[in-house]
Amino acid sequence: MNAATQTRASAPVLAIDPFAREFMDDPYPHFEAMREAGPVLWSPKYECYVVARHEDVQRVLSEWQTFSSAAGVGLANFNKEKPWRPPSIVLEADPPLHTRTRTVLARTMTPGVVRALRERFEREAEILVDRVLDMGTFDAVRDFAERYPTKVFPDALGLPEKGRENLLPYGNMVFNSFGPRNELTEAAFANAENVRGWIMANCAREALTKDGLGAMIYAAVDSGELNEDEAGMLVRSFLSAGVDTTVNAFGNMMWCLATFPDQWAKLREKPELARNAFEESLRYEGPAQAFFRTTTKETEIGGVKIDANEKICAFMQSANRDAARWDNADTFDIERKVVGHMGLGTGIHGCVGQPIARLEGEAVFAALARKAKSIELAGTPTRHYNNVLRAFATLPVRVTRR
Ligand code: OVM
Repeated sequence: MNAATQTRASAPVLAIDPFAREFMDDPYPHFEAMREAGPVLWSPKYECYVVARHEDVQRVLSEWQTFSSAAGVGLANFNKEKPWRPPSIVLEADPPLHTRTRTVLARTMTPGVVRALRERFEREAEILVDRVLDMGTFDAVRDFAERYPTKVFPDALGLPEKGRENLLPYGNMVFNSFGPRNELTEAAFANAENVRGWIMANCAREALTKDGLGAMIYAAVDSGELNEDEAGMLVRSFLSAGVDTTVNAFGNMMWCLATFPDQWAKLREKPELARNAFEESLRYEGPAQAFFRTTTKETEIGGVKIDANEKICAFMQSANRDAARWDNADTFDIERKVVGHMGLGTGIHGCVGQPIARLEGEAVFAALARKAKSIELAGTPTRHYNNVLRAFATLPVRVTRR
């Protein structure tokens, strides 16, 4: 037996497939079993390690010197196989490259920028909520969750209207690509060349308005911080990370409100709780389930020796339900002190778009809280399966107006 096999063999084996539909239908009992089995598990099927406890997920996502992003944050190890697209220069990068690119992205999300966007985002939130209230019964995926982020975010970026229908298919490709190559990935890549073509063409300086967040990225070329190609790659990061995430966060939050009537009642009484309620939904039913890291050197997790160049899957959504970290972890509580949740990741790669995601969530769910009386399921939701996103395909909801 070689050394690698021995170290791997000292971790408990993860027998279940976390990228199978049965797992995605109800991951929570599996997450609990994973947390109980030990601090780190070995998946023989995928030949990667898995961490599922809050403490270990937090460490793996924080200790970037040991747990690198540069070899990809999915199962694919870029040290061993060619990535499907040129790697992201912020997500799939370590310092110093990551520091330079993240600085430019963060500048487009400052409190001043968010303040300037707020009025438009609130106006669009009112329009969205009025529309579903007029419908009465609607699909909270198609008519609600997908509508808002695919409007306000590309508007803020300065993207043209034409072709925006490519944004969700692109996100679906990107997020599936973090998992194994399976039938979900196959299906997501069916129309890949057209979708990628539109995305890449619209990352160019000429495609973007002069007054949006995209133009702010290109301003960093003019100031010498980035080259022109890098600016295009950062616009691509916006388009990759900023749409499917918020869309699914909205669907998941609507599901929470429809299935926890006491929490909806509380939010309706106090619409100012919308921001914390949205945050709690990122803990309770976060859209991004897991990201991987690659070890840069031999290390150890909970006494298990791990070699260099091994993949580790950090299950953020399991950390979000870890009873060792949260009181009543499986209860949706909109007044909870929710800081420390992993729904937006943590550490140097923690969601850079979070100020805009929170602005969107607050605007929409505060408007809903002010205008709606009742929210309930109007049928059985169906799941959209994605390797790393927790998502609904359909979510029938009935609302009444105050
Ligand atoms: C990127 C990117 C893609 C997907 C997700 C993400 C969660 C970033 O291309 O930089 O962050």
